[in-house]
Amino acid sequence: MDSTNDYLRRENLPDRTMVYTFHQTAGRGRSGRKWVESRRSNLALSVMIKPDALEVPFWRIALLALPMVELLRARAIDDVWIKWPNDIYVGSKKIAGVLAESVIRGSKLERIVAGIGINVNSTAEELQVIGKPATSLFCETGELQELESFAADYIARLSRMLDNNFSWPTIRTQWLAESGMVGRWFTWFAPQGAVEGRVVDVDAAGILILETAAGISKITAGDIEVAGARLCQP
Ligand code: BT5
Repeated sequence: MDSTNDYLRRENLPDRTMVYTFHQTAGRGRSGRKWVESRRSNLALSVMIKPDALEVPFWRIALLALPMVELLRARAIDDVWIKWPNDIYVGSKKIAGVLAESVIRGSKLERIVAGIGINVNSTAEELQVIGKPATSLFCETGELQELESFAADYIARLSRMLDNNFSWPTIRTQWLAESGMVGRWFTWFAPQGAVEGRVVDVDAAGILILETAAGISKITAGDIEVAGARLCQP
């Protein structure tokens, strides 16, 4: 499998179709970045979303991170939080990321393909090649996971959330509580240079509201980074 997102972008399958693999040969991050994987150590899963006209896509996509946070906490990983827009961190290290891509026909948003990649059994040595602070379940717990049952657990949790009648205000409330974003400090790489700020809110449209020395900034896209992070130690 090249990329589970690419697979679903090529096919026009029903709403909520999921595809997963334990090894992608061309996993992608946002803005043309790479999603790095070690052979058959991790889970990559994408889901087809056919959005309703009235919903807020940010919150539909946010649904992918919530069950993963739940699953990690159930496996005794504390200090899990979601870094806006949709990366999952354990402390200061990234364990999972979400890539959402729109498929537009004419001027209509036809579907969204959203994929999550999670480091399950990667070792510290394997994670070092990423060059940014990263961790895995194995790094955190010292235990190897059985990948099929890990995938089944995530799919069951995600399916339950997708089956609940989608209400973005409810998802937003849950996301804000689970993410731990509000009150955290970040460096924001603004066009005019890096600025430090504290998160005040993520609004109804999914826009990040950051309080900086210069006042309130509303961030619609781009990158924010946690200061003082360390690599996973071998
Ligand atoms: C993401 O992008 O974090 C989104 C990753 C989405 C991967 C899934 S797997 C299923 C589906 N199919 C795909 O092809 N993709 C999706 P972004 O926020 O742009 O972060 C990318 C950056 O994270 C890279 O530039 C690295 O710095 C770092 N990174 C790469 N691989 C990593 C890993 N395995 N663990 C932690 N950090 C990683």
